[in-house]
Amino acid sequence: MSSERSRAYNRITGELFPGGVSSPVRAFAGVGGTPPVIRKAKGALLYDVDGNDYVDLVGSWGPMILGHAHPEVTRAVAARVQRGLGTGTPSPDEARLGRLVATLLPSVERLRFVVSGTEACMAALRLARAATGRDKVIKFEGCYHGHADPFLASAGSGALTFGTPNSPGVPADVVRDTITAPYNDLGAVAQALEENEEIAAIFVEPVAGNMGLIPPVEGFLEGLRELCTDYGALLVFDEVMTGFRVHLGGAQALYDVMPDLTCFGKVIGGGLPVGAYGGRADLLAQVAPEGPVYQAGTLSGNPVAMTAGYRTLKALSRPGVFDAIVANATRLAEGLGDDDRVAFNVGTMMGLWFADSAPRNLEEAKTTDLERFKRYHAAMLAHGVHLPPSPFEAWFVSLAHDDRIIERVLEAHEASITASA
Ligand code: KE4
Repeated sequence: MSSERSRAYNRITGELFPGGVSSPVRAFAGVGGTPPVIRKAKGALLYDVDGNDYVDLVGSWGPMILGHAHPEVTRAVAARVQRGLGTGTPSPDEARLGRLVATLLPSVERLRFVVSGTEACMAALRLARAATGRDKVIKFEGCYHGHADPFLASAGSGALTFGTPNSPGVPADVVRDTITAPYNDLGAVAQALEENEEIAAIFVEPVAGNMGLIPPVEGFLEGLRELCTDYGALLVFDEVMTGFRVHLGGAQALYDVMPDLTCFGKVIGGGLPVGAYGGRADLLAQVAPEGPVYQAGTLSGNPVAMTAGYRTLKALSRPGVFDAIVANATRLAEGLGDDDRVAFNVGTMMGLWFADSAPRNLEEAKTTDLERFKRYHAAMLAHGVHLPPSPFEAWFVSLAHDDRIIERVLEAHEASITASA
């Protein structure tokens, strides 16, 4: 498998961009090797500049749930572009996508579009602080809510992979109001609420995907709901990753727990830059220009991005489509597990741990065989399978991961298990 041209591009980007990438998680520093430079993607496959192709289980970190370049999405985007790329005005496109999101998630009575998950979480925190008149926030170790300062305390994803879960450059005063607790530990949350008067909100990934895939234990989300209600804090589900992935209605539908606010990203934009935050009407009424909480964005609600998100969710909502993707993920997970490793899926998201049992929090995730994962990742890439370059990420399955593709992954897996032993 030649990688000459990829290496040539990596030399250019290595000089231009920190780590040679536009986002840290894309660098292979966590697993070693050279990230293939991808020139084209179609269905479940990526094609690099050296002519190699790979089965993709990153899916642009979640958005490509229908598979890459799905014709229903690309045709609609191509047509919309002919009517202009953006106007900074209200548009029928944002109305259409907004109405569809509110239909799929009943807790989202009203919402505001932004252009990334980071922006959605940042805005939701500002709104929660304004609505409660409190400053503190509880987040969970290993969870990632984007790179806004208040959340860079024990952050997951790339911050965890590259060992900077508490980033320099974030003033101590800012993270002083951020309290962290172990994921799945209701006792620690109850104690934090006991010890702190001023908690505005609890932010949680309802299924954690940024320290590897870690589902909530029985009663965890229900317990958070109860604690927030009793204490008067807002429960914020960060569904940037889980939204439309673990269930068409998000984790809140899967576990039947209603948050006060929800953050979105990834799938909601179908691969183009879209984020959103939404929830109770009384809370959203406090957002400018209706209310005093300021938040704005030049490209928020961009009609081309709205079109990609709308067409993606419309196709996903068609009877049988979402279930078919869950079936693909289930079939894949069943083929990967064995005595020394645990593989499972939550809806269309998948996780693989080199451990006897699945971790329930960050501490346990760190005790899994991380070195084995690095060797396995390199072997899978050499066998034409593109996995997230970190054990602290989730895998993303799409409609395009059919039996033939899954067979190809399982063959690569068998060879990689041997090669990485
Ligand atoms: P973005 O700003 O990257 O759109 O969203 C931030 C974010 C917020 N909340 C959750 C639960 C998320 O998973 C993310 C982003 N996830 C990472 C992958 N683990 C995005 C990939 C990247 O950082 O390049």
